[in-house]
Amino acid sequence: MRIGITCHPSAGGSGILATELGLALAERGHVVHFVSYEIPFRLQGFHQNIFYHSVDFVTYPLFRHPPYSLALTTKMAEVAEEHDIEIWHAHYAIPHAVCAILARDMLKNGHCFKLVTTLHGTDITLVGTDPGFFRLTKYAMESSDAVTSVSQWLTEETQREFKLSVPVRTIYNFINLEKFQTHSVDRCNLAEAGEKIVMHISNFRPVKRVTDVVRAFKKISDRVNARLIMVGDGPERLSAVGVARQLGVSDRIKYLGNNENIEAILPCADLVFQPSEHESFGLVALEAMACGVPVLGTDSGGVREVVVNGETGYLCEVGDIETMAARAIEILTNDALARDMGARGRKHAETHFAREPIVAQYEALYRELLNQKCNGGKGA
Ligand code: GMT
Repeated sequence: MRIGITCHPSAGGSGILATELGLALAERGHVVHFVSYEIPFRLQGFHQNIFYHSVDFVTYPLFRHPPYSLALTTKMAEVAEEHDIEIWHAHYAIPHAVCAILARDMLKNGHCFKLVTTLHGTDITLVGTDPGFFRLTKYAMESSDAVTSVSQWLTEETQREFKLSVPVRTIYNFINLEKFQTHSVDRCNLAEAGEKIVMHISNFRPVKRVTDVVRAFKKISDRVNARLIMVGDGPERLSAVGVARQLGVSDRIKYLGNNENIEAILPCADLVFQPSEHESFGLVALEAMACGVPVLGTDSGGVREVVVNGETGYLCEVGDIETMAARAIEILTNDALARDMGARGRKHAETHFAREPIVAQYEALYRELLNQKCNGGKGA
């Protein structure tokens, strides 16, 4: 199949999943064209069957905000025609699904693609429900040829909020189990011998509650010789730095910034700590489990479909720092428990979230759509 993919290329989960899906599809012999303003975060190196098309920002003094969405739409239509794209897969509803609908309308000379929109979470829970975007998000979903979401929770949230006239199918996120392995370079030079490593990975948005990480870590480090490794970057990073300073734990925290090779760092952790307000899925939790690392998360959203509470980690109430710290200490001071949880996490990832069967679900969906009549665009 000839497949177009649009995603946010930055270090967010939706772009990562879109990239991993594109790589997997290309390995299965499909031709994949990515369109975005920069090469997606994890799409490094040369890959057969993968092409990248860059969108240029058009600036002009009249434009206070360069209209990226329009430039993206134009590029998508161009790529679709030039490469005779059959399926366009838009990851994250805003603006990608909307741009794809417009691009689909623009196609000329009998060109036509089927549009799959995958919802990733904040496109529905935060951005899409904003009154400024609600109608457009609903329109985009109802005008797609198929809508998927990354967890049952997100599927239900979407239907509850938007009351769509079309179905939303759940296709879980997946993990490349060959890339995410349990072995690590000893401690990865991140901590001294004898220190436990607590790791947080995110884009440091408010929904990630990074100051909870630091507050709980203070309580953890009062009891355990531990180091906190913060991976990623974003608007809340300075708040985390400020709270750490207030609590006197700055010297026990390392900030690594964004990292393209998360699979090299993750196995070094003794615990991955993600106290988010909610996660539609929690890709980091899955990556940690694949690396055999116990997860401490929150009992909210789709992460409950990923982490098995008490088995592959612990889920606590959002904001319950006391219990989070207690659970972390339990794991960090009991090597057998940590080892068992890690092993069960790896097994759970293998059984439920392996790449091939889930990519096959997307493939089956694409084929189903291609069996339906495709009306050409309205372009002249
Ligand atoms: O976590 C983010 O803020 C980034 C966001 C994105 O769309 O890039 O992540 C969402 O998509 C991931 C991949 O499907 C999910 O694993 C994350 O749980 C989800 N984030 C939220 O729902 C907050």
